[in-house]
Amino acid sequence: MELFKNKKILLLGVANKKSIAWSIAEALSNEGAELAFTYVNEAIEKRVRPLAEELNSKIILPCDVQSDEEIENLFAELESRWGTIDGIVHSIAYADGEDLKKPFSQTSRAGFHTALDVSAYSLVAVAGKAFPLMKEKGGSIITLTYLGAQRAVPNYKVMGVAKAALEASVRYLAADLGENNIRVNALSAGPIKTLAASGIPQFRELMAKFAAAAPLKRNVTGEDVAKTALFYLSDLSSGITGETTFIDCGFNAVAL
Ligand code: NAD
Ligand code: 0WE
Repeated sequence: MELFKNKKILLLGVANKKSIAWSIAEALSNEGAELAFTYVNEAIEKRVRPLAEELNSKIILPCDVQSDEEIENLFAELESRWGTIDGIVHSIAYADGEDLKKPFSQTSRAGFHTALDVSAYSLVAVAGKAFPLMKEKGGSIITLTYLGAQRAVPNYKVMGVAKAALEASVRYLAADLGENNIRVNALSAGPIKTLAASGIPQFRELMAKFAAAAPLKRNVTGEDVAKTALFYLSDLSSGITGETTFIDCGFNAVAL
């Protein structure tokens, strides 16, 4: 019940109740964690503020991860409010819709840059600015990734390249921050119907095929991901860092 008593966790990437980060927030709150939330813009702020308040969070701050200044201000504010941070949930990805429509070979330079900036570099920037607030006590950082990082999944395109960079960044951050007992891991979730999935053509069909092929014969839920997130954010995973763990009902383990 109180696995996260007196633990302070920052969540980046809650947009609404379907967000994977929201499932993680609810599970953390049930275990007694103190939570802080960020939002990318005013439209998302309107959705996140009441959700955060539902979990008794008083810290709801702006952070567009494409802005160094906003990331800096976020951690300056957390330093004055909390002093230290025990865990971070990075649950952010974005690629320009135009580049997801075109064949992968037609990806624009600007689109490649945007996808890698928002979806991969942001983890490095956040970890770097969080370091001073985590270095004394240690901590745990998790990010969300997808199978498209490791296989060419139809239609995932430049996002797959960004997720490959994200998974490599997890390993290099783990190597860099390990001496301060800061652990960094990625959770590779199967398809879940969220806002980020809503713009993807034929997502329903993808989910149906996934459930048919996966050993567990079902789709993944936010709760499946949240339970693994609690493991990685807590001391239960004290000996694990730099890892990417599939929470995909076994889909990646099978073929045909
Ligand atoms: P979501 O739309 O609820 O979350 C994505 C979040 O990214 C949103 O809150 C959005 O505001 C935020 N974001 C986008 N650009 C940003 C920026 N510049 N600065 C700050 N925030 C920004 O969707 P989700 O499915 O919960 O996605 C969360 C993470 O999970 C993503 O990394 C995604 O790749 C990953 N993931 C999703 C699935 C899936 O099928 N839904 C599967 C595996 C991994
Ligand atoms: O990471 C993602 C999707 C992230 C995403 C979604 C959009 C849609 C709208 C990033 N950028 C944008 N840009 C937009 O304009 N997922 C893991 C979900 C996802 O997307 C897929 C998937 C899965 C799973 C695309 C093709 C195939 C599978």
